[in-house]
Amino acid sequence: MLRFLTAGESHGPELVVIVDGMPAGVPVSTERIDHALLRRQGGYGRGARSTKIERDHAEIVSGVALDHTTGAPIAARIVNRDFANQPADPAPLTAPRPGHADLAGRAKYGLRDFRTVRERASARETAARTVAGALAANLLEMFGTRVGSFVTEVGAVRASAADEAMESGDEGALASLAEVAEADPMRCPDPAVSGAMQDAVDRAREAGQTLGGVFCVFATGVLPGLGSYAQWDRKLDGRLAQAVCSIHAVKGVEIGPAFALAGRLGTQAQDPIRLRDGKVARDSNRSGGLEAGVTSGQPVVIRAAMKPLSSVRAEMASVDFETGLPADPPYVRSDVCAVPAAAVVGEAMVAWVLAEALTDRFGHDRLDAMLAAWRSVRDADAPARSDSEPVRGG
Ligand code: EPS
Repeated sequence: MLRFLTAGESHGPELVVIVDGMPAGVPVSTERIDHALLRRQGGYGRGARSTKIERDHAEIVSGVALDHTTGAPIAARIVNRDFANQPADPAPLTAPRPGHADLAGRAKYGLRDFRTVRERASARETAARTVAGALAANLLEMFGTRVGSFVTEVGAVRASAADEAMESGDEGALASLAEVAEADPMRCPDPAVSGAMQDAVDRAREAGQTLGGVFCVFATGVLPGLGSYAQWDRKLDGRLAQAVCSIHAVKGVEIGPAFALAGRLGTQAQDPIRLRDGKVARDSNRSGGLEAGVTSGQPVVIRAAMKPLSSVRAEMASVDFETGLPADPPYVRSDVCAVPAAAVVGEAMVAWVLAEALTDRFGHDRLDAMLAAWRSVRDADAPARSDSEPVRGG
C-alpha cells in the first residue's frame, strides 16, 4: 500500500512528511521537489508569508540513496522560517472565525484557544503534501504519465480558453494550455483574462475581501484499466474526488464537464467509440478519462471549486467564547487568493492517487518489475480487429 502522512503546525518549527510503499529504484531529484514547492508558494494574491518569509525546501532524511528510492519509508522535513518570528506567549484567540476550522476544533478536541486549531488546520500543511505529490509524479513519469494544471476562474472572472481541450481530451492542447499557465502569475491559460483576474484580486484586497475560483488538474499518458468498478472504495473517480476535495477551501470537485453534462441528452454526454487504424478511439473525453471508476486511457480531467479564503479583513460575525458577547474576530494575516497554489496542490493529490492505482496494479517493491508488468499489459491490450469474433454478452 502506498500511503503518506504529514505532521507539523503552520507556525511550528517544521513540517514533516512520511511516504511509505514507494517502490525501490525511482529516480528522485530534490531540485524537482523544490521546484514543485516553489510553484505552490507562488501565484498572484498570495500574502507576505508565502512571498517574503518562507523559502520551502524539502530535506530528505531517509528512503533515498544515490538519488533513487530504496523501498524504505521516505521522510522529508520542510523548515518553517516564520517559526523564528513567533511571540513566545501569544494572546489566545477566543472568537472563532466563520468558515475556518475554529469551531470544529473546539467541538472535536475541546480546544479553547482557536490559535491551536488554526495551527494544524492551516493550508500550510499542503507544502508537505506537495513533496509526496512530487515523489508520486517522479514515479508516474516512468510510466509516461504527466500531471498539469491551470486556473479557469477567479472570483467572477472566467477563462474559457481551455473549455474545448478539457472536453475533447486533446492531450497536446491540454499540455500547451498548462505551459501558458506555468508562465502566468494566475496560472491562467489565457494571459488576456489573467489581467482581469489580477484586477479582481486587487479590488478584493482593497475591500478587505478574498477570492476563490476554479482550477483544473489533468493527467495525460494514463494507462487504461487503472482503478476498479468492483467495489465502491476502489473506484478511482471517488478516490480522486476525495483527494482533491481534501485540499483546504475546496468545496466542489467535478470529473470531466460533469455539471454541464447533467443538463444534456444522453447521446451528448457520451464519448462515442470508434475504430481508427484498428485501434479503439473516442470522439471526445466527456467522461474526464474515467468510466465506471476505471481509467479509459484518455486524459483524466478534474476541476475543483475553491471557496474564497475565510480570513478576511472585512467584518465577520462571531461570538467571543470568553465573554459570550458578539465579536468580530481579529484579522489574522492571510492570502487574498490562493487558487493558483491550490492548483499545484491539486496536481500533487491527483499524482498521488494515480501512483496509488499504478502500484496497486503493478506492485510496490521495485520499479523494474513494475515496468515489466506494465509493458506486458500495455502491449497485450491489442487493438480490436475487424475480422475477430464479435464479443458476445455484456
Ligand atoms: C494560512 C494562512 C496564511 C497563509 C498560509 C495558510 O499563513 P499566515 O497566517 O502565517 O500568513 O500564508 O499558507 C502558507 C503559509 C503556505 O505556505 O501555504 C491558513 O490559515 O490556512
